[in-house]
Amino acid sequence: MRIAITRKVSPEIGRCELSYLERAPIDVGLAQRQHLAYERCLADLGCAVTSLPPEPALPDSVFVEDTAIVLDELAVVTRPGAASRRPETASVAAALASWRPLFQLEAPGTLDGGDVLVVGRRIFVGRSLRSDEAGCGQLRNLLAPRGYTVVPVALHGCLHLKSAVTALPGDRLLVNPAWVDGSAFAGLGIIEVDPAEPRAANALRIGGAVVFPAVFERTRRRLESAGIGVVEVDVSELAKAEGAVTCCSLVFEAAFAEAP
Ligand code: CIR
Repeated sequence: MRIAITRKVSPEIGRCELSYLERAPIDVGLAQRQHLAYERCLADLGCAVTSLPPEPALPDSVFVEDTAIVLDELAVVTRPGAASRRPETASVAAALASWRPLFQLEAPGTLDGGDVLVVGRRIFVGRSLRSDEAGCGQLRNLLAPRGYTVVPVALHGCLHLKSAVTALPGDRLLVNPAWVDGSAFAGLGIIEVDPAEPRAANALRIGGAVVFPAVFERTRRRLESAGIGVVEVDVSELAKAEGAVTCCSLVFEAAFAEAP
């Protein structure tokens, strides 16, 4: 069984953190409807969706991806780089505790889940405004003995690693080469976003399916030319909060495999 943990949109999302976008008014009702459609999309793709109640005092709390990294053997509860987001982790940790042994990143290190891209036993970590060397080091100390390789990756001009690169079916990656150097991902097939759509590199793979923002038509055509069909969602209001499709869920298999 595949699980998806989500959290309802806070009515205060208009007060979200912003790093690379100008603040624009967010229609909260529309954001909530778009999020509900996103949750339905995950359910239609076979996920058992655990939708956590809203945290009205935490504007960015819909973006659950940043609070944890879920691997087959364990889950890591992060210490988000933005102080306003640190209170988001406790409730996600409680939801994950039934599924995985939990490990907690400690101060002073910081790491956002949006900076962590897992490809098999390789874990790429973006060095962003949110994720520092100490956070990355803690992750390496925890995961290297379990057979993972943690690879730091430089970013240029975007919030998170997964703003710049995400995984597609078949060992391929969707990349914006202006924000991350594709040579970091040796051995993986690279599909580049259309240059007119720099924010299109964030796609959510669910098994063999790909959830993708409807607005990025040019990049969608590139995916389709590569034989990758997408399920479209409209996340325009969440995008104003610098969010996209991966950041609104934690998706993982219920049963975990033993470490090799
Ligand atoms: C933030 O700046 O933390 C939020 N406004 C957006 C977080 C998006 N998270 C993600 O892409 N993983």
